[in-house]
Amino acid sequence: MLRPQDTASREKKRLDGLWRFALDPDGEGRRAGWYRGPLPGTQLMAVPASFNDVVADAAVRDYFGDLWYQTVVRVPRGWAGERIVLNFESATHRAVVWVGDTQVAEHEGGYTPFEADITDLVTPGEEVRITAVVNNTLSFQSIPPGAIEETASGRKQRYWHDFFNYAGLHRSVWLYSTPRAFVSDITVVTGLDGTTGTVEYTVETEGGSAAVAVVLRDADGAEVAAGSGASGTLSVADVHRWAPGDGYLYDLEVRLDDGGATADSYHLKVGVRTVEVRGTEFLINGEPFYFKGFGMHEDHAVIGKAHNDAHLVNDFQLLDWIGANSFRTSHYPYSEDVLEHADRLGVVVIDETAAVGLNMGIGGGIFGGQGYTTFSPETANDATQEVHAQAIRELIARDKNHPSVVLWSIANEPESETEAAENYFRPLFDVARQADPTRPVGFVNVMLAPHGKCRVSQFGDVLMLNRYYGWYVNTGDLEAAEHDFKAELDGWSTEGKPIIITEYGADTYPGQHSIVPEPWSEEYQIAYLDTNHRVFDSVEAVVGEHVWNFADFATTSGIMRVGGNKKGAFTRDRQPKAAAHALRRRWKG
Ligand code: BDP
Repeated sequence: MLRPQDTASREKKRLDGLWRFALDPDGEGRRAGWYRGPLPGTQLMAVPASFNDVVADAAVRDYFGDLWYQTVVRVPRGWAGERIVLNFESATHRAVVWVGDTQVAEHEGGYTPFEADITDLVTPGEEVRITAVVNNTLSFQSIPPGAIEETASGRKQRYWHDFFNYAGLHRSVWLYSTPRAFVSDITVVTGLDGTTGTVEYTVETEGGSAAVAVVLRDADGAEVAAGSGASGTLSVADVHRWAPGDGYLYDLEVRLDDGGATADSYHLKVGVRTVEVRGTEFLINGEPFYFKGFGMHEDHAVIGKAHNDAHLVNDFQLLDWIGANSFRTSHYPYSEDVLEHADRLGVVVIDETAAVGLNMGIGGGIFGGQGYTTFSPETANDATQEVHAQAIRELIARDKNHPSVVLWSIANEPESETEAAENYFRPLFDVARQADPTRPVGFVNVMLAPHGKCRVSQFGDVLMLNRYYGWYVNTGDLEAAEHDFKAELDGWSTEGKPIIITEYGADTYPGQHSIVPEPWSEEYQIAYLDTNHRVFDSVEAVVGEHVWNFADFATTSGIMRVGGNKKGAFTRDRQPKAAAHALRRRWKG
């Protein structure tokens, strides 16, 4: 699926703003057909936004079930004769959509786009009612998983990931037009041969037999290569590579030519670069790359997980300020705007699915058994695995052309020490590799499955480890932490694969100070990071360090969380803790 675009042949109209909104705890709306008319009540909701913190009511914040969104929009009158599409960048965690009285789309998974051709249901120049019922309930058959439990105060949603279950319409909704014959997908794979770059392209089309022509232009708009046919390879002499810190992008225009007139035109940004794992090295353009940065979250006050351009630009400014060259989209696919910005700025991305919390041995860093077996016919089962496979396919389908993305992470901290885990994950690595044979694939290993015990790491090209020596274990004892962490990494090093430390961090209450390095103080966070860095610097196979987390973020309430998770280098409102300055000294040198 291609993002909506304005081109010589296409137009897009953003449907963001205030939508009608109604909670529907009893599921009455589907029975009564609420989409047939105005939603009941007068509540309005901002789109894009997580609904949870917008309304000043605990019952709304923690609500789970059906939530209805509705808007009335006028279809641009100039679109007569065009194909008209309704596109949702995401609906968390699933949705059904109607245009007028007709159901047009149904989608599972909260962080990838879906769309519907609604040409036959609308009339250019006239208004149309769009209704979506979004559902945010988590079950063992959703990614991420959850369960509903009966308590003395009623049914409660439980889940095992350590961030708040923000939901709703987090990203833009679009109407867009294309010609009847249109480009439906493009895949590019880039290569390097000395100073020459190659761009292998495949174009899919629908709605006609128009011929495909492609033109590649440099950042100044000068044509550097051209081709025709639905697939081919373009060569670029003296190529300007996309590289970390240098987000140079070419523009690939794909045109459908229909007897002289342009039937369709689509522009794809292309960064020419290679990615390769060789021994314990992670190579970008054939050169060893060391990941410096963070696991992040889409998380802000009031808007929750909504995409916002000002926050986007600001977060990347802070990444640059601190000297980060990369981040992981922990723990779900981020807005595609984030990836486009990373492409532009030359920031390297580890792209992750929403498979987080598939581990009943932990509760998102809050240790303690959860009273379930992770993999069983009643819990995470074959149906879950298929939903997970689909999440991997959709992530890769959306993000395959982003040069910033160098590695797929198919899950965060799942159970991985059991035979059931091995059986569950083996085919999922195949799914990822089939969808993208060009990038390495991995998953993020949890501390409970250390070297020698983990049965899933064997399938990954890279070892991604989350470790909390000096925090959840060896709490306050950094000397022991250093010793134990080094011993574990020496074990992993024997695997002959690159190791990225995808999480290490210490909760830190801003303004908490201590002469002696005491957990929760700003001084301890610095001492903790220094200790970890000494370990990384002594292990050759370590090719990256991603501090947990970029910024403090919202979680469910619990005795381990003080107004959320406080492991940020920045506070939730993006002020630096002392550790941010320390990281800047290390990363900027
Ligand atoms: C890890 C999780 C992450 C948590 C973190 C923590 O991957 O989502 O937020 O620990 O406990 O288990 O801070």
